[in-house]
Amino acid sequence: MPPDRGSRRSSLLRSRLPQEGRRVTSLLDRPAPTAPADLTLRRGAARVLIDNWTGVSTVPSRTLYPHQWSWDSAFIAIGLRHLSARRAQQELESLLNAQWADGRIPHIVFNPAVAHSAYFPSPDFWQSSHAGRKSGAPAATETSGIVQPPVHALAAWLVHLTDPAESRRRGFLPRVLPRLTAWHDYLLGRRDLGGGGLAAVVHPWEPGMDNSPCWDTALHRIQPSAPSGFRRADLHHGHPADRPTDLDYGRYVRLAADYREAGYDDRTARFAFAVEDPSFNALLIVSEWALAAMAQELAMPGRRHTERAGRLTRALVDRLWDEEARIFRVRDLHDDRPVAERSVSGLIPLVVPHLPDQVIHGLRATLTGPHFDAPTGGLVPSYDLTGPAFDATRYWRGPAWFNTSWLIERGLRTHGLACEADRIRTSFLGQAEQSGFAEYIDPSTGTGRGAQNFSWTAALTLDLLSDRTEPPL
Ligand code: 2M8
Repeated sequence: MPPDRGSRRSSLLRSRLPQEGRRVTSLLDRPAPTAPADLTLRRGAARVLIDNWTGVSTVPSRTLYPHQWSWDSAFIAIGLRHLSARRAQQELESLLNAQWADGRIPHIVFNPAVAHSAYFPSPDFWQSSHAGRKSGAPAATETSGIVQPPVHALAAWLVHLTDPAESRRRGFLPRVLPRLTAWHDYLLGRRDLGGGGLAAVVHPWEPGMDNSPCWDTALHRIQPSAPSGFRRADLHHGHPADRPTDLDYGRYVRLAADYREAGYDDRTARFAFAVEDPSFNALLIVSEWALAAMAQELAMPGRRHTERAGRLTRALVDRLWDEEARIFRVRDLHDDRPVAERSVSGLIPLVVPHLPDQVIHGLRATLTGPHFDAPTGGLVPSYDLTGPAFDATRYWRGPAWFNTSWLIERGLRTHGLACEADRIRTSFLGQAEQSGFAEYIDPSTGTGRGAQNFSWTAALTLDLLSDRTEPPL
């Protein structure tokens, strides 16, 4: 990054948020109790987050993703808390301000200052304030109508723990706890489409792993919208070989348009795509534990959350665990069958506390075996290295991502598997630095792909560099 661009952004930031801007930028100069190499990496990561801050939230990337994304903001807050607990709170609360009255947190909150042509699908496609009115979409903010994985309560709890005094002073937990509870109520009330106690996702963008081979069979049933009916903006910034295909987009558009036509109303919509995703539900469980911890901190009853976490964990294992393959499977609700593909989503449940021992040992074996142990080291590929659909560069069909690796690192530590966790941490930090905080990397060569200066890569770098001594959930 040219130095003048960075300093211009810093001064912009100072002019928008005088006190806060000074506080965050000054952290770049604050000596941290780490080795010099770590200090350089820390400064680089902080710089990315400062540059990607818009004044109210952080964009995932200045080029590819110029709005606020739901699970990105949760990961970003987890890193931002090491620079400014207050800004991390703001990141989460700006997202929660766009929550719908039915409890859903939309997957994108649009920045009205950004041209519609900068990202597709833009607000004029989703039409949330109009089409989503019946479902409680906000009138004054444009959002998408679908959701993303519920990492938010975990993020909010970690933000609180970083600076409990600041959190209490600003009344952070009392403000966010009811909203996060409503969010989980939405997922378990409206989205238990399979009736087995897990939340379903109804669009491949919802689990956050857009073109994972896990959705291929389900997507084949969808009649794609014609490419002439929409104009993709991602190909202006991303290489076509790194991105989903036009056919994928045709199906994404069809599913989103059908949901919009149904007023985004889960009670009446007919979902042509509905699956139970292990990672999505695992994050819901961890976030339920986080809600229980928040309730305890506020001296409120938390039993509802611990009971729900327990029920969800049993449902996750009963419905999605494959003992023979030693991985969690996606369940396709169309035929109520497990999907054959192995993906990183099936390993992320390691992050769930209190798993049966045989599940932990099975996941560890799969993680370190031929399906996921990449030649380049510890970052975990998004899809089975030996699978028929493996593609080392195409988005969620093989590349290794930093957020999913961070979750698995956290899961390994949760279950006392420190050696495996250390291996991922070392690889994560090395590849974040060498790739310029890339969006993802090719697991066969270690080359960075997708966007650079990607926010959650930088944020989670800061987290792995920090002294993580929070009590377990
Ligand atoms: C990617 O998804 C968006 C659609 O939501 C896109 O491709 O345009 C995914 O990697 C998703 O997980 C991520 O949250 C988003 C923004 O980083 O980009």
